[in-house]
Amino acid sequence: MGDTIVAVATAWAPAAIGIVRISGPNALPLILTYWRGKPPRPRYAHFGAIHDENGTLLDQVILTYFPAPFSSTGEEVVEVACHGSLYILRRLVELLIAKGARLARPGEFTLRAYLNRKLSLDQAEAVADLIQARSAVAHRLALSQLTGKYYERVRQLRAQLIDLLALIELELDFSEEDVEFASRAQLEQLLESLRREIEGLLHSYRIGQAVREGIPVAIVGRPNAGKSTLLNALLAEERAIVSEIPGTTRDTVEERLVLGGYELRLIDTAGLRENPSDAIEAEGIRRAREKLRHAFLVLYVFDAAQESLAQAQAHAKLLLGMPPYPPILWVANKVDLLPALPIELQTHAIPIAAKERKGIDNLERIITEKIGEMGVDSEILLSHTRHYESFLRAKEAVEAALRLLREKGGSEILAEELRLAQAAIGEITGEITPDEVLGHIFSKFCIGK
Ligand SMILES: Nc1nc2c(ncn2[C@@H]2O[C@H](COP(=O)(O)OP(=O)(O)OP(=O)(O)O)[C@@H](O)[C@H]2O)c(=O)[nH]1
Ligand SMILES: [Mg+2]
Repeated sequence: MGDTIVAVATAWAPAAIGIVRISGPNALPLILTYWRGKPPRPRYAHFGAIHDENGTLLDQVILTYFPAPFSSTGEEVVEVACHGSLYILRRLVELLIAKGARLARPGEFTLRAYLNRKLSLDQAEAVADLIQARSAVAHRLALSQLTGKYYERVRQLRAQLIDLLALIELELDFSEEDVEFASRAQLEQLLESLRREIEGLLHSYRIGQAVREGIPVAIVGRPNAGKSTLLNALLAEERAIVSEIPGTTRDTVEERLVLGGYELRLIDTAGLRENPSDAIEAEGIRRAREKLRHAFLVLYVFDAAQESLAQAQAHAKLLLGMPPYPPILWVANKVDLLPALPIELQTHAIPIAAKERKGIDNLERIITEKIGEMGVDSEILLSHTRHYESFLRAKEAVEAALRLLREKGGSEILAEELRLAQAAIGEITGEITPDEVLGHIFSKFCIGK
């Protein structure tokens, strides 16, 4: 800290506007050496010009000055909106560096905001998530973390632990007198409810992560059923190779698709059959099964001109291997080849003709509905591995404390477990944070953020 940092805050591509951001004690004097215009008033947008060291016009710009501490980083901040030319942006950054500014490291602006208590650590992470969000649910999750709903919940959990800890510590202070401030039964009840709450959050991690990174949906079935054709139909592009030869898809093919506010990772797989023709196909089938296990939803595609729904389901049982598997949607393909649509396909399957893109809208609607039932819309979901690990440690400590209570263990070790639990949770919001954690979090940001 202490030095003045500069970076281009907008994407590195020619655009209508590009913004250079400066933060640190010398932000204003630095820019004023190149500024031709009125002396900037705090938080007013000023139209003026930037001239280089020789007095040559570089660009006409809009400059805004945010004095400390009322800025995004809590320091002196200047933002210069230029024409979004890569030459102009680079030159302006060079000019500022020539006068003593330093190029910001990835995430350094947000790091400073955190260090100046403008954001908690989980909120800083949410800034990165918000920028990366590609779907409505990912956007909502990041916003909930940024606006502090998640923070409130985490803070409450920690506050409860600290309250309990305070009671036990009070007892320790009066240990000579052998008093009990907290009834052991009540303590146990409180700890048990905390444990359940932490466990609930830990459970939400699988969904939270899928929301952030894309919800995996696997397309599986026998060779030639039309899986790749379906992938292409959903993506509306010829992504995977399609042919009449069974065993065309050998490796898994993965593509992202935003559907009904969710971002899906659609995974086309090698057709499943009992007797693969060679080792490569066998490996493809092994990978297909693995993808299937980790998916949130499976689209089991079968050729309705070749087999009935009952036959397909019997076959699927053999091919998919042992349960458990994710929820399955039975997708009856190639219904264009049927003289009439059997009633069972209308009621118990999803009839489509992938090649002609028939029935795709209906399938999309059902996929969206199914995913909506999985709890992805919840605003409080654990979505970061870092948070998951902290909560896991907190849960272990709470469980150890519970065991101690039940075994009538001493207050000292009980207090120690509670201390560990609250410290683990404190790391999430950044109330307690080792330096290496900070370095890791902010290195994942883009420069200028
Ligand atoms: N009539 C008809 N043919 C289809 C339809 N969908 C796919 N096909 C044809 O079925 C054949 C197999 O399609 P693919 O999409 O390659 O099948 P796959 O399930 O990916 O096959 P593998 O990759 O070998 O497992 C191709 O000749 C497609 O043109 C459909 O809705 N109707
Ligand atoms: Mg295929």
